[in-house]
Amino acid sequence: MSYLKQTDPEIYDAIFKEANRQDTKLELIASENFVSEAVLEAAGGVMTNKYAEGYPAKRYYGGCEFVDVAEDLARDRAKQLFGCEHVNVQSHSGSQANMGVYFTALKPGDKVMGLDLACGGHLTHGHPINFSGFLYDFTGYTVDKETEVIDYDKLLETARKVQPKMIVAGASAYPRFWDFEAIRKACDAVGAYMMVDIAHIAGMVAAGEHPSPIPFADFVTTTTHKTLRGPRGGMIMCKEQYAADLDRMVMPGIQGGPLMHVIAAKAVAFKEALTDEFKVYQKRVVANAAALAASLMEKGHRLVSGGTDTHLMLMNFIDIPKVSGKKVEKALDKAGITANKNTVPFDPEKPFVTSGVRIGTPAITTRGMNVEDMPVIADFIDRAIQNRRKDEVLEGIAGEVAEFCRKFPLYPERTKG
Ligand code: DSN
Repeated sequence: MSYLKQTDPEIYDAIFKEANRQDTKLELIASENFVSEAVLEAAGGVMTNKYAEGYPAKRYYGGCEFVDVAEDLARDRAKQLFGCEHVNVQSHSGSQANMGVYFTALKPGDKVMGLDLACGGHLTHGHPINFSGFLYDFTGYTVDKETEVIDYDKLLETARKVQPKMIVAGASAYPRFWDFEAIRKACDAVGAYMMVDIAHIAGMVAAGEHPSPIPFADFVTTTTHKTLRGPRGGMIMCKEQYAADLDRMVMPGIQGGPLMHVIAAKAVAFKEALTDEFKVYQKRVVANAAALAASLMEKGHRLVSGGTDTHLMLMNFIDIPKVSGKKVEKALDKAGITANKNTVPFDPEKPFVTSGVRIGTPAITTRGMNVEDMPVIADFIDRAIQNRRKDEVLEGIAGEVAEFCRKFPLYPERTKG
């Protein structure tokens, strides 16, 4: 029996349809994933009822003995997973995690460097329409025009000119490994803090599939719901010397009551991420991305930087007249393939139009798709792009996609009425 169906049939129906959308379409948004039933259970549990301002054993409310267990487990497991000195698991989102670090280490007006949005950076890394851009004096660094990979010598040169108080590494659309040692060198050359936002690559870092920034960075932020495959939320790791200031800044500086049901679900996800099975999953995510990138390039598609080292790739339509990221996203959607338009390096189009589409493999890999399935997916994508103006062809592809997805059932108990 569903309580929700009885109480609120409209919301029940929307959730039911969303479960079926996830089940019948190909989820290629690089920042999305499908959490386990255990994570869903914790996130939907009674800890949502509890106020727990403060930290374990130091709360402003009574009755926190069990939520303390959840937060202690989340912190211990995160430390084990990433090998960090200190962690704060209370940030409600990646944006708030980044805010937590900036507010801890910087003063309004301070100079900061971050990867330019068009080159794969994130809004909270200094975009003028975001709080980071309102409060701090950001200078963007870019990728090299030819290789479309970050030029670390140029980054160092820019740092020497700008003399930032912090350099932010990390991206939401950068397909290559980061050289964290090179960023540390640039930070040391100018006496800057080093912050790395690993929201996209956290799962790979945890599993050893991407170099870890932990030995180099002062602060590392992440979301918990992308490759890490936990509930929607954020988290901050730092060196012990910043721990007390950071914790005070997260609460009471920025947030009030922590979302204890989400923290419990984070703990569950971290436990899952400590398993060998998760390590194998991350290897498959990366192998699938490499195979999908190779298949797309075989079909003549241009990818930013000529491929990927990670879970994502960026299709680049900058040289193709009348093709935009917006149009391709729409065509893919009609074909049952969910991806998002994205700027590509030095994109002349606005972020709402763009010349690229970002594609990632974390979600389809969770469903069980493997390297041998990637040419099939590349073929769906390619045909959808070629036939982007032909709705009846796109509808046909959507049928094939749904048939293909049926081989990889998702949330079987949630997709039946
Ligand atoms: N919205 C996230 C992404 O899609 O990468 C970043 O915050």
